[in-house]
Amino acid sequence: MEVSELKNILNAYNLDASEFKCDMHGDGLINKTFLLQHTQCDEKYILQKINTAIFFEPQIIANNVRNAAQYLKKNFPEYCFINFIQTKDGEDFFIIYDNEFWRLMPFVQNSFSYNTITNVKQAYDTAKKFGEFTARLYGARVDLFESSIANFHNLELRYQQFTEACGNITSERYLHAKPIIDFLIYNSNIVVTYKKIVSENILPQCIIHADTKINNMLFDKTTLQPVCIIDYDTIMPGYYISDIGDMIRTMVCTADENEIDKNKIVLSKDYYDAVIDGYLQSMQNILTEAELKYIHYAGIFMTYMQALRFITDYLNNDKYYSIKYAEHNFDRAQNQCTLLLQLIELNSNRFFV
Ligand code: GN1
Ligand code: MG
Repeated sequence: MEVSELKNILNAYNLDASEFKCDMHGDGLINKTFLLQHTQCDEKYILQKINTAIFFEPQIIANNVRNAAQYLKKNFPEYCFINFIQTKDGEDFFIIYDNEFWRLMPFVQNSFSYNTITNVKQAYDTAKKFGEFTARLYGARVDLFESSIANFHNLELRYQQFTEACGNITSERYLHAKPIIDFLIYNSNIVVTYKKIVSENILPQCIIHADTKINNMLFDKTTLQPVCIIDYDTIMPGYYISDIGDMIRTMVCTADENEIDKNKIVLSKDYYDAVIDGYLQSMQNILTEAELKYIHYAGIFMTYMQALRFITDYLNNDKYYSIKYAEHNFDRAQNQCTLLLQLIELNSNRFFV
C-alpha cells in the first residue's frame, strides 16, 4: 500500500501513519488484510479493505456486526467480540472514492492462529469455542440480520453455478477438471439432502458465523487456548450445519485446503469425534432432535460445497478466490474431494435423505 494512502486512512482514525509499520497479514482469500504495528510500543491494529466485488453492500456487514455486538454486550458482557473502531466521524468504515471500504479493528494481544489442528484436545476446545458463538447468539432476533452475500450457503444454487461453469465442454480447463466434475456430479445426492432440508423446513434459521475455518479462531500465545473468533463478514441467518460443517472441513484433516500431496490429506477419526463432542458441549441443549440428525451431514455438506466453489471458480478462470498460481483452485478442489471421499466413507452407515 502506498504511504500517502495509509496516511489518508489512518488520519480518519486519528492515527499517525509515520508511527506504524504496515504489513500484509493472514491467509484470507477475499479481503486485503494488514497488520499495523506501532514502532515504539505494543499498539497493534488490523486494517482491512473489504472486497466490494464480493461484498456489494458492506453496510450489511456493519449492521450485522452491530446487532451481534449489542446482543452479546447485553446478555454476555464477558464474551470476547471485536468491534470495528469508529472513524473520527463516528463511522464503521472509512470510504474512499465511494467504493473502497476500509475498516480498523484492535489486534487481540498475544494471539495467533493455526491453519491445521495439532492435537485432539485442541480440536475439542476449538469446536467448543466456535459452538459457544452460535449458542450465545441463539436468543438474538434472526430477522434483524441480513445475508451479506445472498444465498451464500445455498447448496442448490452453488450446484447450479457449477453446472453453468461446466458449459464449455471443449475448454482446456473443463477437460483437465473432468475427473473432479464427474466425482461431484456422482455425489450430487448431497444436494438432494440439502433440498429436502429446505423444502421440509427441517432446520431452523439461527445466527451463524458462516466461516468457521480453523484460522478464524485466535489462540493465546501463552496458554495456547482458543480465545476469540475473528472475521465477522458473514455473520448472517443460516443453518447450524454451515458452522459445524466448516469446522469439520478444516479441523479433522491433518493438512489444510492448499495441500497438494494426496497422501497428506488424511482424515483423523479422533479429531472428527473431538470436533463433534466439543461443539455439542456448547450446543447440545439448543439443538433439537431433528437438527441433531444432520450433524454428520454437516461436514459432507460444507466440504462438498467448498469443492464445488473451488472448481467452479477454476472453470470460470479464477474470478472469485485469490490464487497463488494458475492451478491453485484446481488443486484446492481436488484437495476437498479427497477429504470429502473420506468423510463419506466415515459416515457410510448413516442415511440423511
Ligand atoms: C473465503 O477469505 P476467507 O478465507 O475468510 C470464503 C469462505 C471459504 C474460504 C475458503 C466470503 O474465506 O466462504 O470457505 O474462503 N469467504 C467468502 O478458504 O466467500
Ligand atoms: Mg471470511
